[in-house]
Amino acid sequence: MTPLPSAAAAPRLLPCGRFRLEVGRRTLVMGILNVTPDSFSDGGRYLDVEAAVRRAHEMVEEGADIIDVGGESTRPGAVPVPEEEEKARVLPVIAALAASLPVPVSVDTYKAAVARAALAAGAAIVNDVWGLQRDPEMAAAVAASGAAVVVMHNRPAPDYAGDLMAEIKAFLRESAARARAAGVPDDRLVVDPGFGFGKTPEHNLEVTARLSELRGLGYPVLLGPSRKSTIGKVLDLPVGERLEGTAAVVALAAAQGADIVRVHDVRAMVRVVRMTDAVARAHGLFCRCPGVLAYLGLGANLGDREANLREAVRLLGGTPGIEVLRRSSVYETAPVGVTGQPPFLNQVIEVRTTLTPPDLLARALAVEAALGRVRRERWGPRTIDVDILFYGDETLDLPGLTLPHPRLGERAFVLVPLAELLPERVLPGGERVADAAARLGREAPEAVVRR
Ligand code: HH2
Repeated sequence: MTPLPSAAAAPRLLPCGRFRLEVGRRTLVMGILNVTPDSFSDGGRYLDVEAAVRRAHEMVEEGADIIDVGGESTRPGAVPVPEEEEKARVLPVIAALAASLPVPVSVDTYKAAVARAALAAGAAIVNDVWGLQRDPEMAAAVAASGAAVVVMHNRPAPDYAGDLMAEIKAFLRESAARARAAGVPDDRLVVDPGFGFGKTPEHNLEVTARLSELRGLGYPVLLGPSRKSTIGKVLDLPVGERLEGTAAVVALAAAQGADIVRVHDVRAMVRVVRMTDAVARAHGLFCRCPGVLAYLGLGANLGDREANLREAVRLLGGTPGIEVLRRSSVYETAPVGVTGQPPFLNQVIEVRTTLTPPDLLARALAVEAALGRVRRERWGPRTIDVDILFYGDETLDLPGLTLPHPRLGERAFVLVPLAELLPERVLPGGERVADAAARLGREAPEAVVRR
C-alpha cells in the first residue's frame, strides 16, 4: 500500500504574473514599500525612486518574498490622493522593480485605473484594501491580467451587528464572488481580514486570535499587523517601538497557518516566521487550533469492503489536522447508476479539522489513491470513495469542490448514516437531514455494523 505523504497542508501554487508563489509550505513575507509622504510609519522615506528601489532590493536580500508598493496612505485621516498623483508615485518604482527583482511586485491600491497602469508596468499582484468592492472596475482590471489579488476586509466604521469573524467572512465571500464573476480564477485569490481597518483594537485582537477560522474559506490568508496602532495601544508605545509587538502578532498568525504576513521590518520578521514555522508547521501546531467540524461520506464495493472503510478512517485520522470524532453505523446499499456491480458498504464520519477545504479534499483523494482506487467510470466500482459532505457552515464553489455536497439531498446511502450523526442539520433545500433520510426511507439501507 502506498504510504501517504505526511504534510498537513498540501502546498499550492499562487500564480501571479510570470511568478508562481508556493503557499502552504512556509509563511511568506511581503515587504512594505510606501512611496507616500504621509504613511503612518514609513511616510516620506522612499519618495524618490532611487531610495525606494534600494529599499526594495534590501528587503529581498533580507528574505522578502513579495514587495508591496503603495502610493496612498490608508491610515485614518490620511489625505486622499488623486489617481494621477498616485500613478506618478508608484509607476516608476514598480517599473524599475519589475525589471530588476527576483520576486513579484504588488500594488497596494483600490483604484482600477491605478491597478491597470501598475499591471502594465509589471506588477504581478493587486492588493485591494476594499476587497474589489470600492471601485466597480477593479475585478475586471485584475481579470484582464494574469495577476493575483489580495482581497482585504474593510468597512467605514466598526459597527458589527453579529459575530465579527462571520461578518468578515461574508464580506470576503462577496469579494471572491465578484472576482469569479469577472473571470479571475479562484487560485489567484488571497484573503485578508484587514487588521486595523474598520475595527476597534479589541476587534483586531479578536481577528488575530481567530485567524485560523479564515482558512475555511479555502484561500491563502494574509495578515498585515505591522507597527499598527492596536499594538501601540496594548503596549503603550509609539510607532517606532512596535517591533516586538509586531513580532508577537506575526508569530501568532504564522502559528495559525497564515500564508503571508505584510511587514515593514523584513529582516526581523523573516526570523520570526522561520522560527515559528519550525515549530508550528513542522510539528502541526496550527493543527491544534479549534478547527471545524466536517462530515465525510465513505463508500466501498470492491475487495474487503469493511477493511477498506476501516483503513480509510485510520488514514484520515492519522493526518495532522484531522481528528475523527464519531462514526455512523455501516450500511449495505445497492449501487446507484451503474448496475451489475457489487453492493456498497457506506458510512459517514465526523471529523474536526484545521485543514482548508481544498487540503481536506486533497487528503481524501490521497486516501482513495492509497487504497488503490482507480477512477474509470463515474458511478463505477471502487475500493473506497471519500466525499466531503459538509465543512462547517461553509458554502463553497471551487473548481472540483462544491460544499455542501451538491447531491447530498438525493442519496439515501449518505443521508441515512448522516442522520445518525447530524439529524438536525438543514440541507441547502431547507429540509432537515433526518426528514430527508426518512423521506427516502423506502430505499433505506440496512445497517450491517451498528454503532
Ligand atoms: N495595511 C495597510 C495598507 N495596506 N494591505 C493589506 N492587504 N493588508 C493590510 O493590513 C494593509 C494593507 C496599512 O499599513 P501601511 O501601508 O503601513 O500604512 P499606510 O496605509 O499609512 O501607508
